[in-house]
Amino acid sequence: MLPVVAIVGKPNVGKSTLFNRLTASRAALVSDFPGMTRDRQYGQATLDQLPFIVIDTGGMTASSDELDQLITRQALQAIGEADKVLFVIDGRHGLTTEDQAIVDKIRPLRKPIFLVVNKTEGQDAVMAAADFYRLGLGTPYPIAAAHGKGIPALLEAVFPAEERASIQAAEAARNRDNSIRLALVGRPNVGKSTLTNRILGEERVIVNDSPGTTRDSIFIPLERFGKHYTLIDTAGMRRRKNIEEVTEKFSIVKTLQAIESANVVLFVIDGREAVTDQDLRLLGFVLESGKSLVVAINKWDNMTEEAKEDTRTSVSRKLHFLSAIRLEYISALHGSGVGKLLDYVDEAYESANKKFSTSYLTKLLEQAVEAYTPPLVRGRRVKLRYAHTGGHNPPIIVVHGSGAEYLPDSYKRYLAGYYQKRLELVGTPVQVKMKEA
Ligand SMILES: Nc1nc2c(ncn2[C@@H]2O[C@H](COP(=O)(O)OP(=O)(O)OP(=O)(O)O)[C@@H](O)[C@H]2O)c(=O)[nH]1
Ligand SMILES: [Mg+2]
Repeated sequence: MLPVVAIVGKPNVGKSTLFNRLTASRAALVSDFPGMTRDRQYGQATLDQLPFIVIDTGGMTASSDELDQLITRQALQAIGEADKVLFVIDGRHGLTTEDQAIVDKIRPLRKPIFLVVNKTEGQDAVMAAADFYRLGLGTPYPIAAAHGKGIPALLEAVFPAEERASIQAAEAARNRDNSIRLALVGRPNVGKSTLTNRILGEERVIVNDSPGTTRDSIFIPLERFGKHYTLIDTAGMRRRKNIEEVTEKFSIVKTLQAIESANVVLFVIDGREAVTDQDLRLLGFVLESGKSLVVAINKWDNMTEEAKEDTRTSVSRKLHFLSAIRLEYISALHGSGVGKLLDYVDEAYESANKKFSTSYLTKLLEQAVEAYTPPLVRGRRVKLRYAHTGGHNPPIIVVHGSGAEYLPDSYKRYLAGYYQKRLELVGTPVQVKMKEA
């Protein structure tokens, strides 16, 4: 599982600026469940090949204002889900009583806390940090988030080399069994655990009608027609007490961890509701991860024709961008469509791992170019010469040519689509990379 780092602190100390620095190129997932007045952001960062999840939180205050209290509660929840905490303070202001109050709140949660002193540009970093030893949180790490200063040293402290190595070794050990790792992903209460049970054919995962009943993500081995799988069931964490809490228990962290551990994501949508924005956002994250994908529209039983038609319309309007992705209407409860779903999972996995010869990829490149000539780049004709495999799961195709690097994204997308079709790759994205040659 990817390690999780939460960024917390007073308002305006630079938490989001640090978050943006850490997650740089990757899009963040913003949670917008009802009841969350202030968005939490989730993103992915990498240190020396160790990917980890970063959570940005709203500024914590001691005020009794309802909104402020909600933000503070959410920050504390983020800490609950985190392995490490970055407590950010403003180095220009010295230690304030608010900072001290936050420390008193987060220390009892017993997570490793790293004291980050921000906005130290133009100051003597050591001097700027000295005042903060008094907090009793150990060494302060001076940074300037807006300028990217001090961040490598901070990360080295958060994840020392030996810890990185042991996390990676544990991950590698888990992947060694060569099973198809299948993550069931979707909003709360769409039927992920019911589907897991159905696939397993036994009641092994606790199912409950209230969202967020499953305690943790679970890895469950499965054999089907001689093939080995590991099912990864995600879901919320605790039982609901009231409606507001439900929204808090769905765990985006667990979802992101499951996506990252998987080869194939089985994305579950509640067929009794239209495709929601949250479905689309989660789907976007799956697509960006480069994992193979199969979509299940669940609860397709006992529905009126009219309700079915409404959902079909919503699906065709909102999911049309999922070309070359299999989509199946199923009932996890009754089992209809579930066998087919697993065939699609196999197909997606095979597609993602297919291997192709350089000569074949080059031949297809020539045909693609003949069908649609690359545009002029800086007034010159681009000459694409050959293509070869650059990796699989997801398949990467490296195209060499003079001026190739300067081709517009639209042409790369055209090539990716062309390869997708001609190589008959279903359920997996194809990445095309350009190399100057
Ligand atoms: N001088 C300086 N300003 C910074 C630095 N990092 C962030 N800031 C500024 O501090 C202000 C607040 O930054 P944010 O990242 O939004 O702070 P935040 O902690 O996320 O704020 P809330 O989410 O509202 O609690 C912005 O104007 C930033 O440009 C820094 O390293 N140096
Ligand atoms: Mg912020």
